Amino acid sequence: MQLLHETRRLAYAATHAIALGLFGAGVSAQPSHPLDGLSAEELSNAIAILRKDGYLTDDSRFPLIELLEPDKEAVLAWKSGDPVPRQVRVVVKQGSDTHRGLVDLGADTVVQWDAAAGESMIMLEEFLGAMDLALSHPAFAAALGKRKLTAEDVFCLPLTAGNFGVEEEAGRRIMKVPCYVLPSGSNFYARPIEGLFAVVDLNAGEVMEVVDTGVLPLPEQPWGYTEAEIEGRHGALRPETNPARLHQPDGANFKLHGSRIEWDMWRFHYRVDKRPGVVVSLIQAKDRDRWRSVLYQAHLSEVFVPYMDPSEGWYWRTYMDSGEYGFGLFLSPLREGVDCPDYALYLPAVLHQDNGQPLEIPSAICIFERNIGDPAWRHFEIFAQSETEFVPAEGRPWTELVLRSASEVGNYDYLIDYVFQQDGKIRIMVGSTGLDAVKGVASTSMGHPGAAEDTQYGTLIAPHLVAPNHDHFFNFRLDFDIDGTDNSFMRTGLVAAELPDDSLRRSLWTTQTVTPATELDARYRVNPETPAMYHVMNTNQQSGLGHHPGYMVSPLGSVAYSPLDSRNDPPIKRNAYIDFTHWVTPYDPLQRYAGGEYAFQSDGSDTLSEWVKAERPIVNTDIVNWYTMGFHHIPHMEDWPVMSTMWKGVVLAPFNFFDHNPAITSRLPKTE
Ligand SMILES: [Cu+2]
Repeated sequence: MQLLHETRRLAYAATHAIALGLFGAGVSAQPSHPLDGLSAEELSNAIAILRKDGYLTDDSRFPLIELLEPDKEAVLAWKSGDPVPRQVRVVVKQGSDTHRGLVDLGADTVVQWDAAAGESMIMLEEFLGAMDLALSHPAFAAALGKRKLTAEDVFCLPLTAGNFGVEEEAGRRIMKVPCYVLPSGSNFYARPIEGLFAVVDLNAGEVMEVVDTGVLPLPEQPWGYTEAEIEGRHGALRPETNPARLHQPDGANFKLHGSRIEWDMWRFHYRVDKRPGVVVSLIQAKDRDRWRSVLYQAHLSEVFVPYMDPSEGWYWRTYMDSGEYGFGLFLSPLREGVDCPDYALYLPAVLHQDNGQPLEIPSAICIFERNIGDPAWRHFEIFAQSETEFVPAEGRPWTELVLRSASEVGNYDYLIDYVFQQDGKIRIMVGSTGLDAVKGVASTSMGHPGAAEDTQYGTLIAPHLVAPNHDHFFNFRLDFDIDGTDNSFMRTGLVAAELPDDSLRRSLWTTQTVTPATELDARYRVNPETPAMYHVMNTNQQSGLGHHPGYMVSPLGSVAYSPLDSRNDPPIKRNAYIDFTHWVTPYDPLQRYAGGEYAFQSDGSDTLSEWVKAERPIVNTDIVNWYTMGFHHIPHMEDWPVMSTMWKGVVLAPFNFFDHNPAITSRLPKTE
């Protein structure tokens, strides 16, 4: 029994078990910049200071320990060699109480200690504890027995359950715990024990209810996805082929100075935080000999994945993967030659365990240059040709720098790329892959008598398995500081031009620019029927020809316009930022997450859509753009047993920022 429990723990938290094993030298480097992530030593020091000053009890646990960034002004004024101010924000759980503290590492003191205003992110031990609680409950064991299973045969997936204003759940810390048959191979999600789950109160450490809506047949196939399993069960693999690979034999062109990266026309700072994952700051572009600010910071703000199935076992599956679970905590080691090119630089991330001690995730980030054989630009000039030979096209290869991480939250894997191009553009891309969440059903094909009912809210993707419909929304916080902190946000829409009566054209479009005055006016849905450019501009500065420098924020792939009821549907209300593609607020260092500071069981009172009701002015001041990307997912057979990576993103493109196309100065590759 003990061994099986251990197997489950390892299976469930494999990444973290590995990381603990490898934890060691190289992760306690001291910060060399005010925005650096907390080092292993700093994490330990913060806990030691709290303990010394009497704030900790024996049962204290730490759902969140993170850097409190110094004021923007102080960071912008900071020079290499100056002292590095370090303050640490902690969320501490003691029994059912949650506190929020602020520790000053330099002053060796606790500056602040309050009751937290909400439920903290979940901790790994709560995850594992919820599984143990469910499996050791007699009613759950009896329900497993009805299915000819015992606790030894299964593992469970404790899930956040949202907040639906249910009276019995008020004041509790709830997870709902469905289980799966322990796999013989790689696929942990192919055999759901549908119709059975436990409702667990993590604070009380008790099972509140065991819900059993009836026994359904178990899917039989293991649906493994390793090469050996595919060979053995799903037919022969493709014949081996000659490898097609990217390579960089002469070494990288980027330079790493601590946590600052410089490459081509770009420099920026990066760190990893437990909640948003990678945070990229101080993004500057080189324009001739001058470094110019584009963004102060960019990072993931929230992720929302609501399933569209109203049944008892599914209606509450409306996850906020970043705020509830942590995109940083669930970073997974990147595999050379699969997740990133084998010549990439792989870097670890330092986070913390539930007991506050440091945790290293190896290869959590990769950085690489890439030229996939596309042109950045080209032109073939017909008028330059002679009668005897072709004058070849002029052009340059598309070379870019990628900063990549991959977070694995349950069955899904999300790649997040920050891509820096030689034409002055930055792309932020999210690649969704991994496994669809599946629901066990009686149907084995669409000809089955119950198939119509079974597939009312999803698609039958394998015998006995329906993948319910759902969405993936990703909100990014984009703190633009274009040539300074004071910027304005604008919408330049296409409108029909009024034409003189004697014009032979009867229809053409022109543009009309609107600068919204307050945050409430700056909510926009990107809609192809009303085409527009959305951009941020610094009206205090002049670029070439007397223009004001700006950057456009343009969608790549579908955007997250959702016709859902954000006022009355509890999970949508908690994530009402999905109502609009663009939001703009004045810079507030405490407003970092569109779904609120405490996402777990939040009620929607602390979210972007509530903040903007203050109608703060946003013209020619320090502003933040909140951009929601994402897609609606109607699953299909090709998504199973693993889905191909689906990329969505946003491109930040210079608009009258540079005097000409910056990629005009890029070079052809060196020849031997
Ligand atoms: Cu999906």
